[in-house]
Amino acid sequence: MEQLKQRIEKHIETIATFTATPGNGTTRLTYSKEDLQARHYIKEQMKASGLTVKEDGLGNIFGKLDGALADAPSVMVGSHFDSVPNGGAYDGTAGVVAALEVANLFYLANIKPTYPLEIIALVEEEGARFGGGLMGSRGITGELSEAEFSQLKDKNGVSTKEAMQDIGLDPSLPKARDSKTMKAFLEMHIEQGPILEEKNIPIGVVASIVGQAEYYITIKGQAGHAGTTPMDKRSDALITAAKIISELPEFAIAEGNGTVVTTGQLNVFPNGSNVIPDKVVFTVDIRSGKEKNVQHVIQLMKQCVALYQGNGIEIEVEETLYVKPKALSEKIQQLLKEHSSKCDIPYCSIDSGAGHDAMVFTDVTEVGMLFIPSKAGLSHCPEEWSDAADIANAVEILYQTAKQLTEAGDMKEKL
Ligand code: HGY
Ligand code: MN
Ligand code: MN
Repeated sequence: MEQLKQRIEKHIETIATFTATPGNGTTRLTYSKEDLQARHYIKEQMKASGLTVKEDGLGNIFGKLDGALADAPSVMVGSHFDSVPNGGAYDGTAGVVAALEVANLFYLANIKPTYPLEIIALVEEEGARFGGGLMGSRGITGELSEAEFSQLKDKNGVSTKEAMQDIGLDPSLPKARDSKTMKAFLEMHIEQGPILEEKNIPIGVVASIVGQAEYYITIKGQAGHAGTTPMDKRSDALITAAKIISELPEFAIAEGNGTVVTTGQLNVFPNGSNVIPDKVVFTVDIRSGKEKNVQHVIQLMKQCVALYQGNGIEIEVEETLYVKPKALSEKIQQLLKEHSSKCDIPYCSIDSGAGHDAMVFTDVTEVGMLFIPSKAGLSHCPEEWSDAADIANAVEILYQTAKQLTEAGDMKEKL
């Protein structure tokens, strides 16, 4: 276990150096130089564990250990390797590292599985460059169409395809894959909240993941001179945005049931200190464990926006992501619990307030997810930290579960 812990620490420390903001957290945007550095490292680790490595038309990385059964569906283990701006070194990365180490345990034990094992490193889960999020997994399941993918651009107007080609990736490669090629998807992730640490429990077996809706709201007004434009002659895009943004939290509080609303991005144009803003674009992130709560807050947001239309103000609302709340596979949850017990690792059941690629894969295959504790519950910030010993625990459980799922025997017997 100590050697595994040291390997994990080395992976995390190395991948953490692939950041555009050294000394100020992890910023690893999809198809960036930092993505390319992480990509090389991940592929090298996959090859060192005897995996056959390929990338798809989105830049997702797959490391495959063939199974004895030809054309059998794969047991997939993985997470994402992009980050939020100035994020932490563990969000997504810890899950990719855990998956790499599961493959290494298969390699060291010289396991010849019946069903293939696939280690997956996914792109653009955060949506920090191209908006929305869960891009890599939605591309694999076909939820994100080729046309939608091609239309995505970053804030500088660079398209996904151009950005891929800039780092030597081939967007013409296949993206969506047949669900028949997937037997199960397992993901380990940091909890990004305080529960496991407060309970002093090292493993959370995830039962459900909240529903999530993401919007870009664009407010157009009239630019003007800050000094010569009377207050009653303004169509100020920023003031309108500020009024709408200030009303949103109340909708979530009134909704209850753990419903949350966040505006994380706000861009002001032309962004001059003596210019009345004529355009503002901001994001709205709405989540809740029940779809009716998400839907109701969306309705209230749209009603609020409608009140501010007119008097020189035009408002556009663009939905960039909508994922229903998801329950994870009961059968895989049971397997994860059994193997946690056999490994003598305490666990509890837990619901996820964060979104994850796992929620996308529930549409096409059996999905299981493990959480490990986050120090002080912090995430999406440079202070994010988890213990490599906890990651090692999760590796042991994932390894045993993946071994069982890749063994001979009908799917039904195993799940
Ligand atoms: O926003 C989320 O929940 C995830 O980190 N993408
Ligand atoms: Mn995240
Ligand atoms: Mn994540």
